[in-house]
Amino acid sequence: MTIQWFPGHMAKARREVQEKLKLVDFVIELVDARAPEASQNPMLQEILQQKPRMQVLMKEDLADPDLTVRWLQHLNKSGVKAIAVDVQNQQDIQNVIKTAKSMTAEKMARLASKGVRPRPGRAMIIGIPNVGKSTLINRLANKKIAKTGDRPGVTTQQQWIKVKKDFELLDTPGILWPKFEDKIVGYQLAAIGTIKDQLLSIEDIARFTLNHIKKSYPDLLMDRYQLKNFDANFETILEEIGQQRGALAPGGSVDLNKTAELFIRDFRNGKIGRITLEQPND
Ligand SMILES: Nc1nc2c(ncn2[C@@H]2O[C@H](COP(=O)(O)OP(=O)(O)OP(=O)(O)O)[C@@H](O)[C@H]2O)c(=O)[nH]1
Ligand SMILES: [Mg+2]
Repeated sequence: MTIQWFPGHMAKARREVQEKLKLVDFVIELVDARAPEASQNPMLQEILQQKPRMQVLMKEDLADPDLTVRWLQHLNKSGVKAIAVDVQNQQDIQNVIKTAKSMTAEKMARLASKGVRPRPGRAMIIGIPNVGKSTLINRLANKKIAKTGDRPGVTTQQQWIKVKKDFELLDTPGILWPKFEDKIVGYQLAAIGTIKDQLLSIEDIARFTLNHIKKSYPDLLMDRYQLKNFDANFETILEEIGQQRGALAPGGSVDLNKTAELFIRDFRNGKIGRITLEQPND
């Protein structure tokens, strides 16, 4: 399974990112803490060339805390400065600022030694759709930033957001589409809500997600749905959940499609618990 995004669209996004990249000292790449590797953009490394990158594992509040610790260790060991963030948590936001400031500390010290007056580092946020780019920008700006859509024919001025005195952030994020040949990665991205549900069947997404939770977080699944028959197959479990929640089709049988939607919604909203879909490969 290879999901084809519109090639023209992707090329344009990539060009835009490359243009903006010239303006910044470093990049803040957002990934999803529930699938930190799947939600990376594989093109980014190549696009970045030598630009320093810090990685933020967003939606930490929805991810398995133990696995988040392991992911951070794994990433930091491999040389990527990585932190985890729940956007509602003020301390996490402070940590973003502190880490961002450290990204240019060396460069500014070097400039200072040459007699150049240090300036705040400049950054842009990059990530796949729905990862939390706009939310984080608004939190860092401490206000809602007006959406500045690009109007053709008008040279738009780049807007910079001053984040305290510590660094400056481009007000528009760079969107990069995920690219994958791997089926599992496709399901992980669909489960966390990055890929439009129409690209994969909702029942298949639910099957993938439920099987993962059943294997790795059996207690969470039991606590949420009090299943009578935990060892049953996917269809039977989904049927039981549908029965319980009254997701019925006309005629009174369980509507499996509706149940699958409801189950995925539970997962995305953290109703089943804090769940991570992939482990670091150390
Ligand atoms: N639970 C949780 N939800 C978050 C967090 N950060 C963002 N979200 C939610 O994720 C959803 C997507 O956030 P956006 O900021 O719109 O994501 P985006 O990357 O700008 O998305 P696009 O503009 O579509 O590319 C929203 O419903 C946010 O409320 C977080 O740390 N925790
Ligand atoms: Mg956005």
